[in-house]
Amino acid sequence: MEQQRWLLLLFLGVQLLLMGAFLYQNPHCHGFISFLRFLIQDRPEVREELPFLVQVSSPGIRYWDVYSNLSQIHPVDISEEDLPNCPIVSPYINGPLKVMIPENLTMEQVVEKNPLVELGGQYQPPDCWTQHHTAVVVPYYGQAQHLRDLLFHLHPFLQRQQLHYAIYVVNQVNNTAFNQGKLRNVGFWEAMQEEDWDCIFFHDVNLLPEDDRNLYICDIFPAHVSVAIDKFNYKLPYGGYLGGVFALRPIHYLRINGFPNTYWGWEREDDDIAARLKLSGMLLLRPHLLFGRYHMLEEGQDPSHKQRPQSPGLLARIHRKWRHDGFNSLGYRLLSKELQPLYTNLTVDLNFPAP
Ligand SMILES: *[C@@H]1O[C@H](CO)[C@@H](O)[C@H](O)[C@H]1NC(C)=O
Ligand SMILES: *[C@@H]1O[C@H](CO)[C@@H](O)[C@H](O)[C@H]1NC(C)=O
Ligand SMILES: *[C@@H]1O[C@H](CO)[C@@H](O)[C@H](O)[C@H]1NC(C)=O
Ligand SMILES: CC(=O)N[C@H]1CO[C@H](CO)[C@@H](O)[C@@H]1O
Repeated sequence: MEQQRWLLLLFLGVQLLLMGAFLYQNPHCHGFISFLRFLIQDRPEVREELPFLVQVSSPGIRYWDVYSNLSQIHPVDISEEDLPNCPIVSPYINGPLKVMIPENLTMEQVVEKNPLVELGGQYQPPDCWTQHHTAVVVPYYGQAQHLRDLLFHLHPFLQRQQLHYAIYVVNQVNNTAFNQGKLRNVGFWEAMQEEDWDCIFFHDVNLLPEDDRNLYICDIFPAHVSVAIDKFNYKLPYGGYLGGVFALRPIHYLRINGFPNTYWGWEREDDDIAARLKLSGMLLLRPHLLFGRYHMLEEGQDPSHKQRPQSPGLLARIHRKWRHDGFNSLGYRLLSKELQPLYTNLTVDLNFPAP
């Protein structure tokens, strides 16, 4: 009798194990994950709870100059260790911003407007201690006017948020086709050599943020930030669009093995990045459409924001290669690193095999 009971228990135990294994493998679980993703994405974000939510369509809304109030920021006569912590919500955050680039703007004027930015394009709030350290990496392919306009707008934008930040421009030379993924990988590596950044923003050179509640800090998952671009009527041009501004923590970056190095030209790598996130078990966050608003400067070379038809077997191909194509297979030569007043200029030759 006793032995029979034991056998029965053993039998039930094995059943339970099998059921667990089955459930784990079962595709329904993916359904559950998508459901979770849906929940997380639709959950109001912290930013939304800030007290100044406005209706975009309301006629009375006030658009602030991106430099307004910044002249109030001054270095204080306290040693760095004794600085108070910055407030959780920066007092300079106002909401919708005017995007206005002065006529005939010169880089010297931009430097003059940003006296607290240090050589190499680095800044920290002079009057308080912040716990946010963000590197902005800008792949660059000769768009000099866009860069000047971006610096004019982005520096005060980031200062409004009281972040410690730096801007890295990754300048591709030697006239091969533009390779955004590889430039992003180079920017990540070079930036991390300099500082212990806790958040990396990969930023197109021609996108200017229109709302300072769009915080340039990282969340618990990678984020596609430029969700509402004026050129696309302030919505995603297509569901899987991941271009423009993309943010993640270094640990996330390593988990997806960075970005692919093998997309040349203006070919979009959206599907590849989406697959990397999925295969490494992470979700994608997006800010609220009210905050993730951008003005796109007139496009230079980038012609296509149309969705490519997904070629059959693409996911399977990415599945096979993503662990071998990315940060761990990055080969390049740093030709120069110049500390400009408003940015660090990393000039790289990408036609270089992996070590
Ligand atoms: C910013 O400046 C405006 C006037 O330009 C003023 O009304 C507002 O109170 C200022 N905000 C802060 C935080 O100083
Ligand atoms: C900008 O430059 C053009 C041509 O050099 C000149 O005609 C115009 O007056 C300038 N505008 C301003 C605001 O200085
Ligand atoms: C970056 O440095 C390279 C090499 O000195 C130079 O040719 C290029 O014009 C610079 N680019 C920018 C945007 O400063
Ligand atoms: C492969 C190649 O052509 N590399 C060249 C890229 O440009 C730099 C400077 O302009 C040269 O030093 C490299 O030899």
